[in-house]
Amino acid sequence: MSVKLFQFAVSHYCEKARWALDYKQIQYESINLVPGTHIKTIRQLADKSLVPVLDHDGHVVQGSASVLTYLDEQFADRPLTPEEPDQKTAVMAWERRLDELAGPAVRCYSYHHLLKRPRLVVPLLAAGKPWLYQWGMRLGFSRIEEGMRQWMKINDRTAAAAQVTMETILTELAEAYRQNPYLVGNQFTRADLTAAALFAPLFQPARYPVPWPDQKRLPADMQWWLNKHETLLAPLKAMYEQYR
Ligand SMILES: N[C@@H](CCC(=O)N[C@@H](CS)C(=O)NCC(=O)O)C(=O)O
Repeated sequence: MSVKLFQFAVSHYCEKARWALDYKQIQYESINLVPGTHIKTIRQLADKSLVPVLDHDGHVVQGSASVLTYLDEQFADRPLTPEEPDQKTAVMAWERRLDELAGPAVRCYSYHHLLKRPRLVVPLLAAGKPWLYQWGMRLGFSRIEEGMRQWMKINDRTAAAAQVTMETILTELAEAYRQNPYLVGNQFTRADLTAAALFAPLFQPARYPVPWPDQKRLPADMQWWLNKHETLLAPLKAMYEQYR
């Protein structure tokens, strides 16, 4: 059996797929790509250019939620999707909301601050690739920064809005975790996995395969925000410690 994951190591949506594969103890090969040059590779496999893309013996699945659904269908052990219909509906609603709102907000907020520090962000963007990529990215960094800001609409205004979205969702999550150890029912599901993975760039877990910068080297306003919201991030960090 061959399982390949086409990914950006730094992408938190790809982290969802990696975590699901690891959780189910499936052996797989990571094909690490870098933003920009990924388009050619991915377009040969799928309709859109986005990652993650899973290739299981030639069967291609694109997008983190579809990858999780496919893995649960094909590898039934350690299910991430509940069978009970109401619980399944609730889990899928959490995942959709997190994918649509939390994922883009965390990405916009993090890149807005990190792109101001090429020394910190280039090793993240080039993670899993030979050192030559880092070198090339450092040389062309101003074009990369401009391209990423334009492509993902990252600026002062969108980053401020992303910060509000992150705080709203983190508050909802913390409230849910105050009432119950899991977002839905009595077991770890793809809702918990999605919440923890999509916010992971903010608490930088060791199992996430990129060279996270030391918190002390982050821009001051980002450090301030992270310290202020440490308690809200704590339940997600705990999910990593227990299930990743
Ligand atoms: N909803 C998608 C979002 C995936 C996504 O936005 N991937 C980004 C990386 S974080 C990407 O591939 N961007 C490059 C592109 O769209 O070409 C999912 O859950 O997988």
